Amino acid sequence: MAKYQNVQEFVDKYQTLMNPDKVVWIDGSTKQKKELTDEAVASGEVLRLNNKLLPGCLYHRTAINDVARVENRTFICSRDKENAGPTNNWMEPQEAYEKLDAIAKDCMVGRTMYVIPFSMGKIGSPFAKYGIELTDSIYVVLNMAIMTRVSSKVLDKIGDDGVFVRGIHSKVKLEEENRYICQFPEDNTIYSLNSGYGGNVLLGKKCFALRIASYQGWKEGWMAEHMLILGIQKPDGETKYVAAAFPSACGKTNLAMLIPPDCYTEEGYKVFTVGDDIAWIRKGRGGQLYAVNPENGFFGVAPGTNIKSNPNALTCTKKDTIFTNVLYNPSDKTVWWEGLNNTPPENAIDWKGNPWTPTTVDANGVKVKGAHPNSRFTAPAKNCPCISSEFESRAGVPLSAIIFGGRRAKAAPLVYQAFDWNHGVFVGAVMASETTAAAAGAVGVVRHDPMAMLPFCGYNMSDYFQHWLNMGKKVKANAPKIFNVNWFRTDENGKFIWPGYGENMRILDWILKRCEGEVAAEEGAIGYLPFASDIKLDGLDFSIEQLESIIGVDKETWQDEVKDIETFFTKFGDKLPNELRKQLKSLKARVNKL
Ligand code: GTP
Ligand code: SPV
Ligand code: MN
Repeated sequence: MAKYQNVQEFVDKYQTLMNPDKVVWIDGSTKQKKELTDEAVASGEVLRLNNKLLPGCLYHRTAINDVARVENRTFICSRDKENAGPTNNWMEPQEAYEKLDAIAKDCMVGRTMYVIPFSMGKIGSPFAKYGIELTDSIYVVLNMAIMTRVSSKVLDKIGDDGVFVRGIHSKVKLEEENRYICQFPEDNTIYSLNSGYGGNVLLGKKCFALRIASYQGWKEGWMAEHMLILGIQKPDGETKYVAAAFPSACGKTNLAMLIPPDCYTEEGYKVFTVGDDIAWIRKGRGGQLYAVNPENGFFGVAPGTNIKSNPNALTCTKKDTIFTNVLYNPSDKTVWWEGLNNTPPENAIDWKGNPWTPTTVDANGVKVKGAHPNSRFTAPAKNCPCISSEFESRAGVPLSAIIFGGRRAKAAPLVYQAFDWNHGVFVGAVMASETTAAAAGAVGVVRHDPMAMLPFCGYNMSDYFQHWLNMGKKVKANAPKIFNVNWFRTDENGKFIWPGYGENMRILDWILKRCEGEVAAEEGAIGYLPFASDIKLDGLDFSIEQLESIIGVDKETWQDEVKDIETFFTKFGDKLPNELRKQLKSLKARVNKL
């Protein structure tokens, strides 16, 4: 029995509708977690992995048609269509509730409904927001217990003012045609049906901490962003913090956990992870912007993670981790994915549950992947060897810089700095990136993804742009400096030119030096551009000519880019802030003068 009426009424309402055989309240205890794990192992929902090599780790496969976020089935159900804006799918709330209730009716017959009280942010901190997720999946319960702070204490906190985000999830029958991920920002409600995949069902993550929270932030004067947060400790002991927004599967987890090259570690530089996916940002002490990571774990992309690219992430996954849609090796109960190492298991089971060997090919003779490209690990933040001492900070960390970035084979240079906050908002607003396997649909298509928030902004994107402009006014001279990066430029053979990963420290170094006025830059057409000699290449097999080839701005390419932005901006009509129109006009004039 919940102590508080508003929570109980919510649970009762959906218990009546979905009709589970049983209701279980999740309390966050180790004992209950163990019982649920045993139950999920017994039913086959998860497999227990090798207790010596991967203690406490579990393996799970989602349905083959259910392996990524589904943007075309994701809706913002605001009362007024205008408030969802031109970049979101919209459904009228009443109509949406009726449609979803009809699908959800009796969907939990024969199942248990779990009631998960969780907090985004440290319980009791000024940033924290609370939620209750109802679900019929133990896999969801176990993942939420890693990704968020699940505790019955949350019920007491909700009791204080009665406000919480209502999350309703059921796998129903995992039917694609009846899959809906609906956010009702004005009701603090999320309703997710017919999916069992991460971003669609771990409702604290994208649905709450970005879609609902971005709306709350707009109303309350703060920001919810798709950003990693990291701290760079300098040899003198001072730590500077930066946040970076890259679209899904474009390098946030990797940057957040980077290990600097030897030439930096020898000098005494260290990097600490505060967050790898979501940042909540507010004005704080000294009139600066402060950021917290509202999550408690990492839901990271497995493929490509290895001892060289991201040793910290790999270490995170060595215990108490849930692996989803990777390759399973039954001979020693371990897991594998493409890019882990060059020694795939000989006889394994792929992410679809089929027998697999390193030479398995499909009907067209194409090599079959063992792990899905969007296969993931869910690992506790406390497993991270470089977790920041500020991870649990109530006040958050002060931001020196905000970085935008995308996956662009051409056009965007390795790094540049915006002239000022408003120009930086423009740089974020016109970001474009190639689509990835993190969302269902085509991969590798360049699309505009403002601030990496296209799939996650819970209100009208024009209002969101204006909110960014307003936040800059709030912090004025103390505003973080804004930058843009692109690790993904390719050569004529389609190979990445910049080595990336840990080597990205060299770019972070330039960024910090710019923040502190330690290096000059060229006032270029698109922003301040680095002088090649200011980017440290010590110990790297990368020539200054190669560097020059990816830090410049090409007139024709950018004239095309400008045309593209002009078309993109027409989407927003009159609602687009004038400031952004002005910025585009200036960019065009500067590019034409090149
Ligand atoms: P989400 O969890 O979907 O939000 O993704 P993310 O932004 O955290 O991306 P992640 O760090 O997991 O990286 C996604 C993919 O990009 C992986 O396959 C990485 O190996 C690759 N990647 C990350 N950083 C770099 C880099 O600096 N250079 C190159 N070439 N690839 C990178
Ligand atoms: C993303 O797609 O940006 C992710 C994974 O971080 S998911 O939780 O599925 O959204
Ligand atoms: Mn993400």
